[in-house]
Amino acid sequence: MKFVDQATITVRSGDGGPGCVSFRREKYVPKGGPDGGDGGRGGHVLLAASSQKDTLYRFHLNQHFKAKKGQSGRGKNQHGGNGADLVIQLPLGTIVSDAETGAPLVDLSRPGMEFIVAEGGRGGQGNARFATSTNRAPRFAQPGEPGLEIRLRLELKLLADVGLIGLPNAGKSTLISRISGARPKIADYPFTTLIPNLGVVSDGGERSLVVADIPGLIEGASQGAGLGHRFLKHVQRCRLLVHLIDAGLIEADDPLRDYNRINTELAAFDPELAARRQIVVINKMDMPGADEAMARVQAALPDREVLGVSALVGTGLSELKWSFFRLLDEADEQAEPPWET
Ligand SMILES: Nc1nc2c(ncn2[C@@H]2O[C@H](COP(=O)(O)OP(=O)(O)OP(=O)(O)O)[C@@H](O)[C@H]2O)c(=O)[nH]1
Ligand SMILES: [Mg+2]
Repeated sequence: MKFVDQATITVRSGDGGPGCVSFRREKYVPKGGPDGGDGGRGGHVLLAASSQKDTLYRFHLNQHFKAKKGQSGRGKNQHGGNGADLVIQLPLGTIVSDAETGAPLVDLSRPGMEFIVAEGGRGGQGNARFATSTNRAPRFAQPGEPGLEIRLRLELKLLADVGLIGLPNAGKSTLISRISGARPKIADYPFTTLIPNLGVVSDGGERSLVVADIPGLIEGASQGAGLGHRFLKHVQRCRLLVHLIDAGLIEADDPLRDYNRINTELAAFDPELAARRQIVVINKMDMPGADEAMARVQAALPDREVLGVSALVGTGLSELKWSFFRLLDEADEQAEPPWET
């Protein structure tokens, strides 16, 4: 299925059912009082966060969603049934806003989360409700309240703990395929990955974390050149960024050239992203000259953690996994509010 991360849809909650006009008819009671029941409520439209869904593709095909209307009230003071609610399953991480005003409505960031985005119209009151001392036989009832129609903008921003960033061909997909169950396409040409992939990395015990492999970034990505910009938003919610660099492309006289290019892209897209916790990982350490290249990067970045791995051969990968867990723990600790004194 195609990966689609934005869509606009129209939803409409159900109309309330009309109230009923009815009078009691009983044998030997010539003029029975009013007994028209209320109409039922229209169905709500609910949005639900589902971890089973990972694209908004189907919302490109189908853009209109309508909940059922409430049933009419009936005689003998019988209420009409409520209209069935409509539950729309959206991928976890979908942010929903009002398409007309841009007002944010909900961020479906927890699995199973549900949100009523359009309440069903109330049912109309039946004529039994309108009987008064001066009008004992009201011949009218309320119509149901109409349902609510709203245009919604859906934007999927993947929820991952760790985001892999780097130039095309750096080995991001190879890495995720080695440390998780994700199986993206891998090839020796740039821009092999066209859509983000998520992989679950386990510590072998009970803990796990989610890693996102996004298409490679190139210079100008944040301005819309190439593919990368469309996907930068998918690392916005990662707590840790892994900056992957191909050891073979580290230049002797300017070891940080590519590293700086990528960080400039991040900053242009979202300054907060550039300040996000980041580890530098030199990949392809199996290639000749890689040790020297890595030493140059480490020397140029004395304050940063620099790790060397070979995603292909598998060296350094368990250390890398451990640093993911350790750095996420540290990030969590720092996110705790300080104790009040
Ligand atoms: N020698 C060596 N080659 C590697 C290593 N990791 C990846 N490669 C090769 O590098 C090429 C690119 O790997 P990918 O994993 O597709 O790179 P990517 O970063 O996902 O690239 P895009 O999706 O195009 O952005 C492939 O030919 C891989 O086999 C490594 O550790 N050592
Ligand atoms: Mg790839």
